[in-house]
Amino acid sequence: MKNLLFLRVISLVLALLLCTSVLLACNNEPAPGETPDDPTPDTPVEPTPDPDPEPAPEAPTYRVLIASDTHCTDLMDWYGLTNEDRMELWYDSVMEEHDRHPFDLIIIAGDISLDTHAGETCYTKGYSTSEIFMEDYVSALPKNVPVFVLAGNHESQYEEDWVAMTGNSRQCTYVLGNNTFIMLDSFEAAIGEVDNGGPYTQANVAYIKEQMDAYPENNVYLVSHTFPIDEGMGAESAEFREILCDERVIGLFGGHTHLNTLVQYNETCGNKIQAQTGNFSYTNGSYDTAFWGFRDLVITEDSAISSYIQVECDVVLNGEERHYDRKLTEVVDFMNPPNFGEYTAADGTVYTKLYDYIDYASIQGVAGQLSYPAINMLDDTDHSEWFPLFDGKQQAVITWEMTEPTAIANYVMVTGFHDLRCTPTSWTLYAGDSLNDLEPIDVREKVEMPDTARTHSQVFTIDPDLVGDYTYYRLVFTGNDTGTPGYEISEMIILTAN
Ligand SMILES: [Ca+2]
Repeated sequence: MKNLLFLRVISLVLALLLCTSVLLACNNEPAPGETPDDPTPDTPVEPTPDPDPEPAPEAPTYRVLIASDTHCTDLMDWYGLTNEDRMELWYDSVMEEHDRHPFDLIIIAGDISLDTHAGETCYTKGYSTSEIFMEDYVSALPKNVPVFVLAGNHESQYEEDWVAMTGNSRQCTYVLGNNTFIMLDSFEAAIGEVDNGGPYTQANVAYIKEQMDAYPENNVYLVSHTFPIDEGMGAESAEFREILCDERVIGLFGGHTHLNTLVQYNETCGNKIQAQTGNFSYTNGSYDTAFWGFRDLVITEDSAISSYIQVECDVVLNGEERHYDRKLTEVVDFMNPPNFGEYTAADGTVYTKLYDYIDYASIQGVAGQLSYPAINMLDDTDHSEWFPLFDGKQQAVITWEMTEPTAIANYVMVTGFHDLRCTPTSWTLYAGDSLNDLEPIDVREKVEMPDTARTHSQVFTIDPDLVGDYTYYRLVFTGNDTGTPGYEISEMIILTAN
């Protein structure tokens, strides 16, 4: 379809050019009574008929596949399929997409297996399911398409073993036309470890700069198993953020979270977008929009569009058979990014986010150590953070201060994805001019949440009579519908009225 549209546009442009040249030719005709510049009479030139004019060269259109987290393993099964059936489905789905519109490059961004993993693994038992994945599935991919496989936290093979197995280094670069794909090794520091607890490795800034210098005119895409930009988790370096501000960096692709959402980094990262590449193993995102799949990236002269392709499949979810049709979700054009300052609800209503007005946030009642600053839980577009709030003897509370008195009229609760029993169903939102003067403005009791409520987003509207310009807000969780002692959400997004 795109090609067809493109050809139509080109035909239109050619037609316009033709008209323009005819007009220009007319203008060059000497006016009546004028002597032509060239005294020799023009030899009439017979127009040469061109029954089959050569079409103008088509702007390069590339299609790239970026998959991750396939987790080929004999340690466990997911959603009712054996490992073999699941891997065959992955392979068949990739080939179906290739038949639909061929790929020019395939990148598999890590966690192809569970080779290195806490406890006993196939690796400690002396074999590797990474090798099985490469031999049985990757090697059967189309021979004319370059394939690169990155290591995730579950593949701690030494460089020479990695090269022998995949054919590429743990860190590598591929140039496709005027696009440089820089593929990073975010687990370099954990090589050789059989546990997956090894430290994340910051993106290799020197390597990225070297590759960008080697192809100074190219657009750049960065791919890694993970880019932990936020504090905690071993955040990326200030130098890396600076690189992201370079206008040549078009976008990032990362796996690891098993989510497929788009994350927009803040201005210290040039507001660049990371498209998360989903999974083909266990799904952390919504079962409706983030089930098994991978991303593509279609590059034309003035667009770079990535879609999450959720594949057609038949699985078993919570004991029930379920059929999914192929569908595209979380689509982004890196060249024309969406407005991340807005939130569009499922019914199409558009709200403005108030994230920029949050001055400070704190969380009480967190189980264990919170890896993320509390403010990241009040929406930074990244839903991959989650926090377990543990009730026990203390309440689970989020308190935040606005930079100025601000009216919150709506908010979105985004549920967590680790323990669905802990999805809160009752809570109270308080507001006031000081922390000692908080009054309830929104009380919820036994809210209905879907059973499969992973990163489920639901908008709640505050009674307009109670909405006001307040500086302090406090959210107190008061119950979940299972009685499990704890609460978990992945985000709360505060909004203006629409
Ligand atoms: Ca967040």
